[in-house]
Amino acid sequence: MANPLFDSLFGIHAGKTTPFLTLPDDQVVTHAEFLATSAQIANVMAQAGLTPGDRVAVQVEKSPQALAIYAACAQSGLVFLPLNTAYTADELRYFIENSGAALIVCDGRNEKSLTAMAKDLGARVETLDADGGGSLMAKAATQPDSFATVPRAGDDLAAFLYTSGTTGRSKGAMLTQDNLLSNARTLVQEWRFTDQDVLLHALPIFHTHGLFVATNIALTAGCSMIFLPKFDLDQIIARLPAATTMMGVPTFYTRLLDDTRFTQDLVAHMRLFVSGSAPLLAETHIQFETRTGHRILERYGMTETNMNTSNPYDGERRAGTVGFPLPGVELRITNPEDGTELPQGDIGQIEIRGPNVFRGYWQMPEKTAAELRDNGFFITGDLGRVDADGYVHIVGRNKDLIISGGYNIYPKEIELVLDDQPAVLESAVIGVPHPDFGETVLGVIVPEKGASPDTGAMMQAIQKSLARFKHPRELVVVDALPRNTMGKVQKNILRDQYKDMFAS
Ligand code: MLC
Ligand code: AMP
Repeated sequence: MANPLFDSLFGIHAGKTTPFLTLPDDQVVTHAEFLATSAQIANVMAQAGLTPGDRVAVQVEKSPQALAIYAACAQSGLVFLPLNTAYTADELRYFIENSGAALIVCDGRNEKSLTAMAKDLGARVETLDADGGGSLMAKAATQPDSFATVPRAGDDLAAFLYTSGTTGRSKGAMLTQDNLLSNARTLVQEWRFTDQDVLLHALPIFHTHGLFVATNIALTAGCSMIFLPKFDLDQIIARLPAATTMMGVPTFYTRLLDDTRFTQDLVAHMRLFVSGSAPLLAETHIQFETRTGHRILERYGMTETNMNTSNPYDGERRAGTVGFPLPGVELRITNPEDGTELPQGDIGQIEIRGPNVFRGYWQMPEKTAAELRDNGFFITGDLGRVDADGYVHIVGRNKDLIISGGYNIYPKEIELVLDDQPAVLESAVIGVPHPDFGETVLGVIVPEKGASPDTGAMMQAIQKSLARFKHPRELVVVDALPRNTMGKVQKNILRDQYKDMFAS
């Protein structure tokens, strides 16, 4: 095929007048309409002089047009680089500079602040507002609704997704067409998606889960999506009767269970609920089954690898496990000290190899070499074991990472900001249990001798630099941090000390 990603996900739907997206106001976007819009956007990008391999950074609200930029990039051979709408201007600057994006598509609200930065960095700017307004669609409206697909190979880059790192510097994970396609095809089969499905889509489309897992599956299977801008409990409850499947992070399921309108009758017709991106408590799994009669299917993935394991569609979906390696994906458990493979049942670091594993981090050969072995195994940083029946259990993380409501937060990034504040000697940022987000962020501050830091001013400094979801829910001031004999901060002691801070 000339362009495997575009042809397999989008091109196959050419001319189809079947529904692709149903919007909150009940408006329906057909496959043909969606493709016409994406072709118009592709024409705008070609006219702007973008050429295959160029990066297109996109920070916009979820909308059909936002998704059409992904299709337009695939058709034009451009690298799609979606960005969390919560990122601040400081955070954006890094992504744009590091990726060398040729075009930035942003919300009209941010145009002013981004234009100066873009000029500085040699990028163009177009706007796309939540309602589809803005310069991008105004230009697109004047363009032809067809576009000659640019030939690409399966190992050409399709997307960059930035993922934070333990050093505080984000890394651009380079995903190829084959990475995305192989995973989508496997998941369609494993989870039995067909063109008769209706997927309730309330996840953001700037991360793997909402973009590649949900959308690529729907496109591969040819099914339609109820496309909600975000998770809104009332909307979900209103729309569930029209859906056959839903995907979400654990917070989706705990919020639904907290609502008395969420009953067995409401979801009796549903075929499948999928959870991932963060651990689903066994307790939630059991509560869900008791309430609805459905067992949530939990799977495990990462930005760098797409999906790695899944509980079975048929067969036992085991609470507290992430199931079996997907067909074509190899999983091994190794000793974190020397990388040797451990005997079955032992706890060690989870490594993954397969067609789903990314190409490496953009312009970071040392970081790539540290995490992606020469033999193709990727070191996930997750700790796990495989039980006697082959189910994979994730038991912890070998990386200093907090997952809040499905968003990854690297403590180092927040510690760097806190350490920079007046009167702060040092800080430690930890994740503690939270009834809604699973984990939430707590900042522990040690003041300089005799000083009393102004925690209010610190929160303001954080606000400017970091996205809202990374902000500590609380800052506590202590005399000293617990350290081991090597002088390393013992975050496990802090986590234990503050574990009940946000208990419900
Ligand atoms: C929003 N806020 C969060 C937050 N989401 N804070 C911490 N963690 C989060 N995840 C902020 C809001 O800005 C708001 O700030 C306050 O917290 C309360 O917001 P809310 O209205 O309760 O949140 P809501 O907008 O409903 O969002 C919660 C959520 C959302 C869980 C629905 O975060 C979400 O959709 N998460 C999904 C993330 C995801 O797609 N992850 C996949 C990554 S891919 P204020 O100022 O009002 O107090 C991946 C690989 C894989 O991990 O395996 O899938
Ligand atoms: P990200 O880098 O945002 O793609 O997040 C990937 C990380 O999310 C993984 O390395 C895991 O730590 C975590 N994760 C994803 N799915 C699950 C799951 N089902 N259970 C536990 N952790 C998960």
